[in-house]
Amino acid sequence: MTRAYDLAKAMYADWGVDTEAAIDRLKTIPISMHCWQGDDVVGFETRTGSSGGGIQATGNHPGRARTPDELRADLDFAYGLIPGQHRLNLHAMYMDTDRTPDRDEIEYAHFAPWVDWAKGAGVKLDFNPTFFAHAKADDNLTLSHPDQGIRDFWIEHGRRSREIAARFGQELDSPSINNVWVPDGYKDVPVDRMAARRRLDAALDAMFDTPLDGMKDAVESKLFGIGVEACTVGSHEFYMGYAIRNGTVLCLDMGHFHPTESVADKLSAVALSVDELLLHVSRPMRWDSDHVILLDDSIQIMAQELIAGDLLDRTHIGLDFFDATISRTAAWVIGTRNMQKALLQALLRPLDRLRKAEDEMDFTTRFTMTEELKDLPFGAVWAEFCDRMDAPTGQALIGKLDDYQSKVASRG
Ligand code: RNT
Ligand code: ZN
Repeated sequence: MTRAYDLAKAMYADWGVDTEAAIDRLKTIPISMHCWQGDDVVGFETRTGSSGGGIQATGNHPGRARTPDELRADLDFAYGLIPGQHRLNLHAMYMDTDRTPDRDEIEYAHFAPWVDWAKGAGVKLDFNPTFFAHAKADDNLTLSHPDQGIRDFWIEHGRRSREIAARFGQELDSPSINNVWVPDGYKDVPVDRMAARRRLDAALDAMFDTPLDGMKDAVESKLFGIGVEACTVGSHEFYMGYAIRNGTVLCLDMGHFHPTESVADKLSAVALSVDELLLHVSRPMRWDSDHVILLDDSIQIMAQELIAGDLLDRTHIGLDFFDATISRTAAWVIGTRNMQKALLQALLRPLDRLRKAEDEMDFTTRFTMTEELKDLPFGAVWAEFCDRMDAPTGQALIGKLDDYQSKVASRG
């Protein structure tokens, strides 16, 4: 324990905040880190090039993982610098197999090496069917495609993904969240939105028709994507209604709303009607650009809502960003740690006193306290947490990130 932490502990205690309780709580919060930051959302199928579906990583920084072994090595390195035990969010296109099965042929065996690795690494797995980067998704219609055959193809993909997720959950003894995001939409004004939404609704029902142990279904909405500017079939209202009617997990991606909307504000609103939430913590800049998350207001307010709304036990925190202009492992490590920092800051608020001021409509006290609290030595508490969890901070952390990046820079 450092002198800096001792002082910090006393200063927080003066406000009625127990830093030890905050540190202990943070240790138990898993973050689901997304595999796709490691390779610019390319995946390991032989047939595809770009991701399509209106999502895109930009940049050509050296060091992109090209094989499952490279991706796992990068993940091992990243988890080593992120304090705590976490999860990996895999996409179906990250299968680890010699011959690429088509999407409607995927099986657990194609992902078994990931489970072997996860067992050794102490990591739990989440999953996503991949409804993009495929010839049958080139026109940005999958589960809502007018052609029954195309819909059936994608329904089969989704069913198989659920079975794989269920097996993940059973093997690793922790339910795997299987998150469905489809790019479906129209570039120009459609004449029959209702028909498209009815098709998506029915396809989801068909996909989810068998309850499975070991997994949970989640659905992810979106405002718009490049190429589907006029209408996104799976809009927020569509999936909020779907999740309420069907009891699925509702995924809120921070890049999937109008830029002036606060996604943090939505948590308490939807949590009254859905049991469980999944977050895709991201940083949209002007559009759903998936920038690496900073420790900025949007993330901090999100964390504050999770704590103040007592939502941690029914919210799965996943990340969704990808930047190919910087070290991919540095992006993972700093981004994931930023989410943890935001949670720790939120855990270090004297909520009882803040709530009391608000209940008494003493908005001056709420304002003055909130602002003065920002001056407390949060960095010393974070450094203590990292130290206890054997994770470096500051210049030591940067040194390790730079060393690793220089080792992977020679990858072609
Ligand atoms: C796309 C969605 C989706 C993807 C991942 C790769 O806009 O956010 O979550 O980013 O499935
Ligand atoms: Zn997302």
